[in-house]
Formats: sequence, structure tokens, C-alpha cells
Amino acid sequence: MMGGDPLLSGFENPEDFGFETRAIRAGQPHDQRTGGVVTPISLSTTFAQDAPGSPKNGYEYSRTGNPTRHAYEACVASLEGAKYGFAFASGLSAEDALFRQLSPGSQILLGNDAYGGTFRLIDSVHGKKSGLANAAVDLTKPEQIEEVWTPDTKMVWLETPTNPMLSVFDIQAIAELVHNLGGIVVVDNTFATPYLQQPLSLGADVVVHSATKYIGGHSDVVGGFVATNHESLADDLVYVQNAVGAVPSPFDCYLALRGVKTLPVRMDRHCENAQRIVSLLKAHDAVSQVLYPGLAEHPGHEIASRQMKNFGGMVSFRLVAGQAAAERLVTTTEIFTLAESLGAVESLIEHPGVMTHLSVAGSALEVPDDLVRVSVGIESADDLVADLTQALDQLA
Ligand code: P1T
Repeated sequence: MMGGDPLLSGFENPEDFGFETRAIRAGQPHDQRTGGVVTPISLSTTFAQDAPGSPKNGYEYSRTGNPTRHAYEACVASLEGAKYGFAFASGLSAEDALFRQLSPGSQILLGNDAYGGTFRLIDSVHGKKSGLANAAVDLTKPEQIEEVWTPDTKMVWLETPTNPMLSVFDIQAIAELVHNLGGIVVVDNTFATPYLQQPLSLGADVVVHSATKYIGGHSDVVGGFVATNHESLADDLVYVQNAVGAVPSPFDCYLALRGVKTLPVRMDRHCENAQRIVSLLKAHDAVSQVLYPGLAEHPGHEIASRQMKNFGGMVSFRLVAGQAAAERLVTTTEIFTLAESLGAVESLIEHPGVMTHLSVAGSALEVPDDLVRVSVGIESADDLVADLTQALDQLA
């Protein structure tokens, strides 16, 4: 999103409005021709020009720029408090655009818990094939960054809360330290969303999302997003977005834009329902440990209370009876559907060790095999509690 859509006007200063208003209106002024209040799905792949190289209204080719995509980019950038936002075809292609900014031989420091696909992209695609080095760091101890920092280290990549262990890292402390060392900090804000956490305001340089999750919110669109306030990085990102071409379709942008309008109300309910699930899990004998930043005993609780508005809809837990129990439990729920992904209205349950995090097996990011992760949806909390209770009771 470099500049607005000249055909749309109004709501030019989204920063004057609250988050909930921006979620519905930022980047989405009424259509001047029809008065339509919903951003049109702009399907045209190409746009008429007045003279060679002089597009009529700033658009020339839909990979380079598309009105529906620009509306969506302006909206999510505004929610992240960013000047620049770029939509990608998936979370991983958004991440890829950032890794492409680093020259071969550079090193990325990575939190020691992250989505398995992110690790695979860093370690296998950009590591073994394109010469980027990586090292995993326990970012709950930011001082460890200094210990492993080399002249080639350029970027610290972190999720907070992390997927799937729900660890919490202090964005402000890490950003200060990394800036002193001359690097940049990227925060994957997928679990928290901009409603609960604003990494750029805490000093992060870049925010990345799997928009497939809470931003879309309905399990019907795969997408990714990058937001930043750095102009030169924005120039490089817009270049890669066009030159590589991993852009979402206009319909995907429409779905994500439609989904993000309800992000605040969905997140409030996700957090409430997660709290109910956490209480159930804490009280159940089959559960050995509950991982949720909202718990007072969570090691990151104090940081999360400071840097998040609430604790989110993701909950992980470990089972007394180990891996077999975890694999059985995930097949005995009815409302919690056994599936990968997260962040949508429906509740999902999964076994990270053999599903979303299989690609970290044997690495510093390996996850315990007795771990179960739930994405708590916005169904009736009573139904969710009853469903998980009957499944846990079967383990007795
Ligand atoms: O799936 P995709 O839209 O490409 O996004 C990748 C991604 C990036 N970052 C985080 C924190 C993620 O959780 C994901 C995708 N995660 C899952 C599919 C999952 O079930 O954990």
C-alpha cells in the first residue's frame, strides 16, 4: 500500500478514529460512483492507460496494484499503526518477502518456539538453498541475543505468544537491545492480532501475519501481511511483492477485509471462551500443565499483562498420560474439530508434534509429544467446556 486509491475518497485520516472504527472503515471509503458502502471486488487484471506508461488512475496491472488489495492493505496497516502494509498470498510468502531482504551469509536469530513452517522456510529454503544462517535463542532471556550475535546477524524473528508453546517475549526489551546491536526486529503478530498487541508501538521494526488466522477469521482465505513504518524497507517490500508476485487475489483480499471488520468483537469472545477452557483444564486430573499467558503462574504473565490487552484464544496443554493420550484426545472431541490452522470462529484441536510442527522435529524448536493445542472459537462456551470435558474424562 503505497498511496491510496484515487477513485475512493473520504475517511482520509483513519488515525483520528478508534481501533473498532478503523477495522470497519480504514481504507474503505464509500465508492464515489455508486455510494456503495462495501469495497468492490476489482477483478480487472489490467487498467487502461492514457499514453504508454501513464495509467489513468494509478493502476496498471493487478499484480502490481489492485484497488481491493489496496483497501485491505490500508485497513490492516492502520490497525497495526503502520504507514505501510503489504498483502501476500499466504503468511509464508509474506515471511519470504522479508527473508529476501537479507543477503547470503546473513544470520537470522529466531525465538526457540515458532510455527514449524516458518522454521522450514528459514532453515531449509533460505538456509540450505540460499545461504542464510539461523540460530535459535531462548528470547525469554534477551541477554542471550548478545551472546550469539555476530557481525552477520541482521534480524531477530519472534512470535509472541509463540506457536504452540504460548511463550511470551518482551518486545520492547528485545527491540532496544537489537537496535543497539544494529539489527531489526520482526514480530509475527498472528496469535495476538493488532487488537491485543501493537508491536510497532513497542519498538518492533516489522509486523508479519498469517492473515489466514484471526485477520480473515473464518477459515475461508489463506493470506499473509507485512506492516512497517520504515520507508526504505517499504520500498524494498513493494518491489519484491511485484517482482516475485505472491499476491492474494482480489476475492481473497475482499474476504480478509470482510473478516477483519469484526476482529475486535471476535477477539473479545475468543479471549472469554479461552478463559473458560483454561479453568476446565486447570481443574482436570488428566492434564499435567496448561500453557496460557493469562495464568498468573505463566512465566510471561507479567510481560503479557503489560504488552497485551488480553491473552488471546490459543491454549496449549500437556497430558499426564503422554503422547498416546494426546493423539487419542484429539480424535474424541466433537465441537473442537481435529485440524491444522487456528484463529477462526470454529474451535480446532490438534497435536502439534505430528501435525503443524512436524518440520521442527530434531531441531532446537522441537515440541513435546504430549502436547495438545486448541484454538478456542466463539461458539457457546458451555458447549466447548462440555465437549473437552467428555474427551478428557475418556482418558481416565
Ligand atoms: O499458513 P500461512 O498463512 O502461510 O501462515 C504461516 C504461519 C505463520 N505464522 C504463524 C504464527 C502461523 O501459525 C502460521 C500458520 N500456522 C498454522 C497453519 C498452524 O496451524 O499453526
